[in-house]
Amino acid sequence: MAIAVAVVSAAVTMPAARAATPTGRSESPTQQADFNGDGYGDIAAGVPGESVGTRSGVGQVIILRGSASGPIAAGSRAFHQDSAGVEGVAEPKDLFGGAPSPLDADSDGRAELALGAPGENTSADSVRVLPGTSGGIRSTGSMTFGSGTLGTDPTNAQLGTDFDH
Ligand SMILES: [Ca+2]
Ligand SMILES: [Ca+2]
Ligand SMILES: [Ca+2]
Repeated sequence: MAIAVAVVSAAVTMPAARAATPTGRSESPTQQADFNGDGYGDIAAGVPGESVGTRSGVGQVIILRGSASGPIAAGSRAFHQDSAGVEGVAEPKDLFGGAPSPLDADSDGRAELALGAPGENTSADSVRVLPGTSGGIRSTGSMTFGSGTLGTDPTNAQLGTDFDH
């Protein structure tokens, strides 16, 4: 299964290389961010084909913390549509987390994470934003922007699937 990885570093901006997926969609570019504001870059790995329980293709995003010795698994967290605070329900073929895109939207030194679930609601989907906190990315307090809010045509829009920077 293709894994979309946004490698984030506090010091280095990687080229915005894009890789084609089996579905032809582009994956998230590699870029910098710090989700918990500790000065070390953190990693968001989208796993859109991941099963949750018996539901296949639900998808999730995994957050790895950066440290003085590099990325570490300790304290890693995974989020999907059944995570507390995330709008919607984890369903087969949601493909949640397909293009994790970090951005410090409120300039507090902790990056938020925008992502989509391109299979959600017959591929209409929405943009979801998970807040960055001193404890890293959290699902509580997440925001969702759909076609009704943004005034876009929902038909197969896959809103939140791709982000340009
Ligand atoms: Ca960090
Ligand atoms: Ca869903
Ligand atoms: Ca922020």
